[in-house]
Amino acid sequence: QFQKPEDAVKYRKASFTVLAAHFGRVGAMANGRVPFDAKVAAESAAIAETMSKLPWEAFGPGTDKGDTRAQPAVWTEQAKFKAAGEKMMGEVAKLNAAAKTGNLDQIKAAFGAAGASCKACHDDFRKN
Ligand code: ASC
Repeated sequence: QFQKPEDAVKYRKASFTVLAAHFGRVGAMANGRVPFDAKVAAESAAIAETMSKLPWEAFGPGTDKGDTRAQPAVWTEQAKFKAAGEKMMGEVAKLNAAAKTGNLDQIKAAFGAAGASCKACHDDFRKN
């Protein structure tokens, strides 16, 4: 567990940062900004799935202060927050499954759905 609340905040931000980096690499291919490389996409999607599971334990009591954009709703609407996190994890898992097939059309579809699940949670639970 975390020694201090700041450690939890750092941990969750770090996991979201690594998630975004690898989700973004897949997205660049899904959007045609970089050439599709099935192996790179699959590696990044697998890392994204692993990262997607990590931040949640770091939203414990007392971690609502300091250098965080988390909104109070994270703690006042815990069931809704948990559901939003689970939705995101599910969509990122589907993206990883799609990436394993190496089929770009499947990756594109799964990427869109996963991005929407990121955004939905940000809209409700993250400042700006
Ligand atoms: C990303 C990223 C997010 C989501 C979100 C989707 O690539 O870093 O937070 O997609 O922008 O709307």
